[in-house]
Amino acid sequence: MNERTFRTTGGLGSLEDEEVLEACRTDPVHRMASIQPHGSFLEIDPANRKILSAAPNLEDYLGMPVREALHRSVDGLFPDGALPPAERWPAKDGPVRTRFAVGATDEPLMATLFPTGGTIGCEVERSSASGRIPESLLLDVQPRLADLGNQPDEEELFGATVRLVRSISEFDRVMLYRFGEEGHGSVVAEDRVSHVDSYLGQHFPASDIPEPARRLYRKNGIRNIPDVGYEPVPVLGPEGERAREELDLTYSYLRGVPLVHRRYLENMGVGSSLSVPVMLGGQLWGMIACHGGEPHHLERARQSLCELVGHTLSQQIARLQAGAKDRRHLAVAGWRSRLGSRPDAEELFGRLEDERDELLGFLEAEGFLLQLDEARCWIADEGLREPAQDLLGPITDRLESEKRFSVRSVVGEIDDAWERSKQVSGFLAVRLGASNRHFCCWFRPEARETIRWGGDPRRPVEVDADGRLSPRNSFEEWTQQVAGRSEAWTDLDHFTAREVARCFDDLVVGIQGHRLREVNRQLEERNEALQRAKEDLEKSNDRRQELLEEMKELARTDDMTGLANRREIMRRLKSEIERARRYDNALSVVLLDLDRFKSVNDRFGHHVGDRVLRRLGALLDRYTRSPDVAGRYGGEEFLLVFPESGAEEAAEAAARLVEDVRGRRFQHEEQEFGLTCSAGVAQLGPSDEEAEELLHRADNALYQAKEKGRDRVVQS
Ligand code: BLA
Repeated sequence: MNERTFRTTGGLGSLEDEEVLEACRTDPVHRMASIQPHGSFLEIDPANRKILSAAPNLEDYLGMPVREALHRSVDGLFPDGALPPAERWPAKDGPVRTRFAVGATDEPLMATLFPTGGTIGCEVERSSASGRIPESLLLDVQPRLADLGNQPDEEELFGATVRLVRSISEFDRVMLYRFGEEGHGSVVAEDRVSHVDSYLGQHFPASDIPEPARRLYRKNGIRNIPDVGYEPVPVLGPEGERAREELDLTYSYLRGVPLVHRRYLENMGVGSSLSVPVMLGGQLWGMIACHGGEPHHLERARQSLCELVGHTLSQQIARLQAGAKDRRHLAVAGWRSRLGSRPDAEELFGRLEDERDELLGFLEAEGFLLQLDEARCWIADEGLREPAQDLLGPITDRLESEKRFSVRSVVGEIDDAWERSKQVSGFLAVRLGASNRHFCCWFRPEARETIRWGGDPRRPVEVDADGRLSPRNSFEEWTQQVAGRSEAWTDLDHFTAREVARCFDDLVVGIQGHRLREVNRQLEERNEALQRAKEDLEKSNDRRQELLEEMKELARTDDMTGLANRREIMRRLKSEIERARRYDNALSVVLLDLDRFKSVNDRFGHHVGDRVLRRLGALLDRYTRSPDVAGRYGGEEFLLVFPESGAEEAAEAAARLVEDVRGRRFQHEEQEFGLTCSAGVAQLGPSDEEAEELLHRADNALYQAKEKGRDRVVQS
């Protein structure tokens, strides 16, 4: 046995740091007055629209210094028309987040409104970070997402899930973390690059994810920490930094990370992390946890995709569990029918003798006891009569207040002096009817077990010299050897026990008569549970629908500029052509190309070129008003569609654009430079012209504009 091994009988044993951990258990993590720096934040008073507090980096995003913003109305802060009207702001019964494009700034920005406990929070992020994922990724993800529905068991499902999330997120390590007994958890699936450590199969103590943090994940679907070593950005009010208690950042994307958790991740060697909760039946079942060794900024769209995988996973776990329950239900029904319709007690005991293996097998138990009443008791395996006798008192005591309960470790949970663990370590008991003197109970022997932990689970925290909490700093593997404990009783075990108990209830009705009312009550209980499960599923479906809509939107836009992508602009062109034919309207297109764009990339680098493209995207966005559409046609080539416009009108618009671009200055470090563009215009011809021919003519016109010396418009 090496030095990082410890032995226990039953659970983890007492933790040395109970008091210290109490602080973690109660710390309200959703109350924070700082944010992570990959976006900015402001807080609005919904009554008078005044800005109550804001982060100092507001200036980098919206160009207004905080001191100036405080106390002003939010109305002057965003470009005209960007801020949604008050009736679209998050409200009690509506969706908790409202997203909008800030637009008309050099760099496209996305903003999100969410409730901050009485006030309205607003976060602003660059939309390069918030949007657009490559079409190829979506095409890869869609079938794999659907394929999660075909996985035959949990192991396959979990494996496919982590592989999918890693393809989407490109993190170094993606794990599926599942909560188990006492809130401890373990890594049940993992996909990683080969050079990072594996945590597969390792367990982590409950205190690593305190209850307030767990509560948060039920509300906020995602936790993104792109740079664990980030510099916090405070939230400032008129009197300086806001106090933690004042702000509720439950629904924020940028909420600051408690120091203790940042240290935890640092100690694990993690530079960035993303977690998505996995919910089941309204409870936090587990989470998909992603780690990067280095900072890793993930676009909002990829985050949403990960969230979508989380929702799909929840539904698939529910599907597998429901399937297992259905099969079990049928097996129990078959077994029940073999017991006969109305046996008396003696007949029943005789038939149980014949059906005992199946009765034990349902719960992988080695013993079973049916207590019909004080005088009549049937037991599978006489050898168990004595230990069962010893447990009778504790069992009936607890069945007085609980209909069904289970114990894994009689030592520790019931009787510390218990010496029969080899025979009986755990049991699961169910009351029959209303009286605790009638029950059935399955018994399991000790199952010695070795549990691998990430770090020493008995010392999850340390208090440093300044009295601050710090998490354990080593995640080296510790081994726990557990004696005196049976295999865990699963949900399916409990379900099966309930089904079998219902059969006995029914039989007991036959034997003792007149307990129909009780049975009815149980049916009602069951219906209620079904109803609750249905509501959960509906809620999850709504969110899934929302996310799918978001994905569709993303598939239509170009990563770089936020304009329609080539596929989308072609689709729009074709449908506009159809419409023009139907109503006999004119339609024109403009193909616009930046002149000598390659030299910008060559001289200043691609990031400067990208910035130019983004600015041009924002400009085109401003030149096109519904029903006009602008899209990115190729590298530096853009297509504008002008329905209901003749060639003259389109050429005028193009000329204004060409002039506008000519007048703009771009800056890179100390150097300033200008750019020009050329445009080719074509109007839709007689009835049989198709989109391709129209574009071909526009392209020829563009070619002529280039030939004639660029910086001009030519009409086909
Ligand atoms: C949060 N701790 C978390 C989260 C995870 C873990 C997944 C969710 C937030 C996130 O995505 O980063 C724990 N992460 C793990 C585990 C694995 C992993 C077990 O990858 C296994 C592979 N942490 C401590 C102690 C305290 C503590 C002792 O170890 C208490 C003082 C606190 N953990 C803590 C807090 C949060 C947290 C406060 C919330 C962080 C937040 O969302 O703001």
